[in-house]
Amino acid sequence: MSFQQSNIRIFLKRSWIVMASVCLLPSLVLAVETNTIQKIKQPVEVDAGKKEAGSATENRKIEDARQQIFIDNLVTKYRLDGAQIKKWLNEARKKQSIINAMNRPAEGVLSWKKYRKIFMTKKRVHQGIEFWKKYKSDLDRAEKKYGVPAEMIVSIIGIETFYGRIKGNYRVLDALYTLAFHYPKRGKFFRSELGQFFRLTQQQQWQPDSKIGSYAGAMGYGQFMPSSYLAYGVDFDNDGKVDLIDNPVDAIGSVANYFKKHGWVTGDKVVSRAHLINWQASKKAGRSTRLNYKYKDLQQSGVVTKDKLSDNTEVSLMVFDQETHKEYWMGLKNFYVISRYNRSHMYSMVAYQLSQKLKKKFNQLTKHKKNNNKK
Ligand SMILES: [Ca+2]
Repeated sequence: MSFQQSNIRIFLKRSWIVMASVCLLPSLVLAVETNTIQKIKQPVEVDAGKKEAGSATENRKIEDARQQIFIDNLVTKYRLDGAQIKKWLNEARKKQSIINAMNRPAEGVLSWKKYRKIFMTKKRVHQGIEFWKKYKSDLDRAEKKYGVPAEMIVSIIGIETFYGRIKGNYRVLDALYTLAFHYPKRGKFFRSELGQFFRLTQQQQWQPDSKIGSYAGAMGYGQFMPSSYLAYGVDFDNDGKVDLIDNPVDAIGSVANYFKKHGWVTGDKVVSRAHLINWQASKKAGRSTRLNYKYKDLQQSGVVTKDKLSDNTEVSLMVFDQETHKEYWMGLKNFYVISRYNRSHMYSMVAYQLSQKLKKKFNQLTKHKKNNNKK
């Protein structure tokens, strides 16, 4: 999977989380927005020769009106400097490549086998171990403070950005501006994120045009959208700044905090392999990571697992298509938490499986080291 596809997933996952928790534009404002645009769209008297120029002027007016409503809202809601935001918006560039990337189908195109293969590579495991060794004390500290295991944090950063190596090529300002004002089907979400980005730039005293991220505006080691950056970003090295873009230590603490805030249960299981003894039960399996079932109900339908689960354990039932057969898994609360980072059940599963591979390898190395020290 390409980096761009990865970032569509990031966008998909975050869009849901943010849409649920942050509402930048109240419906009233939206109503005003629609009315204003409709008023501006009243027919302008032009003769045929001037029609094209008139149309461009009209479009410009509509865009200006949209932007002004966006600015006024930020000024009212967050007391941001309206003139400054206007200036930044004037400097933002619409990029067709961003729109093209958004329109490219990504989710659901790859089979589980192909998807898994992209992430579970020797290189990603090897570099994950290097990252783990390098930041071991910070990962230990994060594990202690947030109760999220090191391997899970390393895995997420590894999947998102190859441990900080691939963090995006677009100015965040351009990405969010393009999608906020030139991508109507997700405009509301991205106007909200652009607003949060301006809040963030003020809080962190950034120059907005200096920040680079994915084409969807996700930033840094963990590819946080601006709203997530504000909500879950932590200053984990205590230098007075929350820097998730260039500071891996802050990123480690923030990924752990993100998991904790979404309900990670320390020490709990993540998934259980499910076996169907009644094929009718396959109708209950899908892609959702939501905990829609109690284990006892699935048992009654003919779904079992070798793991010990109490009857009232809440689980999801998911299917993963292998080449020759289907694989069924029950996701537990912690699996659902991983899916708050990215809603895809394939993403969540590969993040978990990579974490387990990293853990196994890291423990082997540690054991080997201890044995050598004994000799
Ligand atoms: Ca810091």
